[in-house]
Order: sequence, then C-alpha cells, then structure tokens
Amino acid sequence: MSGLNPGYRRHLSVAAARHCCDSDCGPGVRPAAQMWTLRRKRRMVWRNQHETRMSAHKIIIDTDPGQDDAVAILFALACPEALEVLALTCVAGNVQLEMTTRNARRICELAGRCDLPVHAGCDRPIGRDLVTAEQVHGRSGLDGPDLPEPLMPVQRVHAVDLIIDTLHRQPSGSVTLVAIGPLTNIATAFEAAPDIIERVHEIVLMGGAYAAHGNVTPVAEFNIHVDPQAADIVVHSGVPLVMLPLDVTHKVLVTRARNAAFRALGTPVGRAVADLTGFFGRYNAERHGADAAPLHDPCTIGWLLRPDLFSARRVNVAIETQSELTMGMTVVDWWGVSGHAANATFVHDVDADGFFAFLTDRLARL
Ligand SMILES: [Ca+2]
Repeated sequence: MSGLNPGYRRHLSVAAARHCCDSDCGPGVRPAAQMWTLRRKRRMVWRNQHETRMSAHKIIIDTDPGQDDAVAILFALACPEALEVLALTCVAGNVQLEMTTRNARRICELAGRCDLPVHAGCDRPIGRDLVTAEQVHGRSGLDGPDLPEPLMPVQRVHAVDLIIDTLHRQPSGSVTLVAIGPLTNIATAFEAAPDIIERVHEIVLMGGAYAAHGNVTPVAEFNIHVDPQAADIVVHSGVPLVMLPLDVTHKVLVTRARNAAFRALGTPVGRAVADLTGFFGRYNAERHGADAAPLHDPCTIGWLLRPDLFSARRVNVAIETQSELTMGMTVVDWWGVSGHAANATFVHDVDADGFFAFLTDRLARL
C-alpha cells in the first residue's frame, strides 16, 4: 500500500475519517427533489435498456476527455446491444482531473445518458508530476463544440474504488477495462487490490508506439509518457492486454470527407463530433502540416466491436521508466529477440474506410 498513488492514498484516509457511504451525492450536491428526478430517470433508462444489455459485453471506460475520448464514449454508448458501459472513470491526463470529469459528464448528457455513473479518480500520476496537453485539446480539454455545463453529478465513490468494487461484484472474467487515458487509476487499483487482476476479462488500451515513434517525445506516446510507472505495473500484471498504439491510430485519419460525413448526420451528436474532430484537425494542421488528424481513442471501441477491421501481433512490451531521455517508451519485441513471453496483442493496422463507415453508422443512432 505504501507505493499507492499519493492522491488516492489521501482519499483513503479522508474516506476512512468520515465513514464514506456509497450514495451519489458527491461534489455536485443536489437538492433532494432534483436527485429524486435523476434517480427516477436512471431507473427508467435502466428498464428501457435492460433487455438489450443482457448479452452485452460489460466495460468500464477509464478516460481523460479529450476530443477523441469523447468520440470513443459516444461510439460505445451507440452500441448498447454489444457493449454495456458500467461507468466512466476519469483520470488526469489531457487536462486536469476536474476538467476531465466535467467533460465526461458533458459527453454523457450529449448522448442522453445522464444515468451513466461518472467517477473522479487520480489527479496525478503515480511517481511523476502531471503533464497535460491543452495545446492539443484546448483549455477545456473539449474545445470545439459549444456544450453546456453538465447537470448530472459526479459519483462520490473514487474511481479506483469503483474499479475494485465492480471487479469484486461482477462475475470473474466478465468485465473489460477500456483505458483511453494514462493508466494511473487502473494501476492504482491493481496495487490496492491485487486479487482483482485475475478477475479482469482484458484491458483494451490506447497507448504506446513502435514504428510510428512518439507524439510527445521522439519515442513516447502521450498516455504512456504521462504515467510510465502505471503502464509498467499494467504490462507486468499478467492481465490479458490489447494495445492500440500510434502505429494503428495514425492510420485512422479524420479527413475532410470523413468529418463532413459526421456533420451530414444532421443530429446534435453528429455536429458535435464534427466540431470535436475539426478542432483536433486544426492542431495537426498547424503543428504537423497534415490535413487530417488521427482519431486515437475510438480505435479501442472499434476493436471491441469489429476486430475483423484490424490486424494485430502477439508481442512482448516493456515500458521505459528510468531514462529521462526515453521515459515512457514502449519497447516492443517485434521479432521475439528478447526471449520474453508475449504479454500483449499489439494492433498495428486497420481498414480505415471500414472503420469510419462503421463509426459514422453507429453515431447516427444517438
Ligand atoms: Ca484519452
């Protein structure tokens, strides 16, 4: 326990002091009548969707929204027959935790899912200062569309506790963790309750790079670079792992035609996704001179729903945690020269046209 994330350790001591309960009256405390309405709405949505969710794959999305996180969340929520999103657990990454938690709720409300539990998690990496990416995502982390302030509450339960409790409560092997931010929450949960590791069905994460090189340093991808210690804990945990690195996400490019297809849906969600991906595109145009931006995080949901669109290879992946020069580099043993057993399914190629056709079709449902 001594190696736990300092923010989560502080949460544990505060929670113990006040005998924290599990009610959802967290930071956004609401009047009783408003809470009753929210709870009633939640029950109604649950009843409406219960039938279709019976056979759906249970997932928790651990996220730091982020425009591409937002599209990933919408993508998942558009497919309730295949994916049952149990909760969104937020982590500091693209922007500070307060903003990622705010943005997650804005996206839920855009999708008409104010019933979905949103939990705030770790506000800093395990062993390093937080690095954010406002230069990519804007000051809010979700610049682009004009989305209102969220009304739905943040759940009182810490995201790490939610992950632990869910994995204890659900049948072993039935819950997949979709990680589209730094791995701080998940690694902290693994450190606090190692017995949950064997209960995870698998982790599907966006992160890392091999032949694509880095996007925040010459060799490191952002999610891994922000918390390399967390990534190291996860890749060495023995949990079944699927990685969607820059090698594949840099092939999933939002061209003008693909952006126009989102807008042509003619729905609030379609317009918002066009605005989100358009903002992302402007950064890439200014920084890299590219006319199309990669859509990183939705690749995880695409993999879960349509693995036939992707190509992958079983490899050993290790994380650089010592050298400042190469901190957060994913060292991928592509040719099996290390003698170490494979610990990850490394996704490296995609049918991008098929991916965008599928994504756009599903977003039309919201
Ligand atoms: Ca993200």
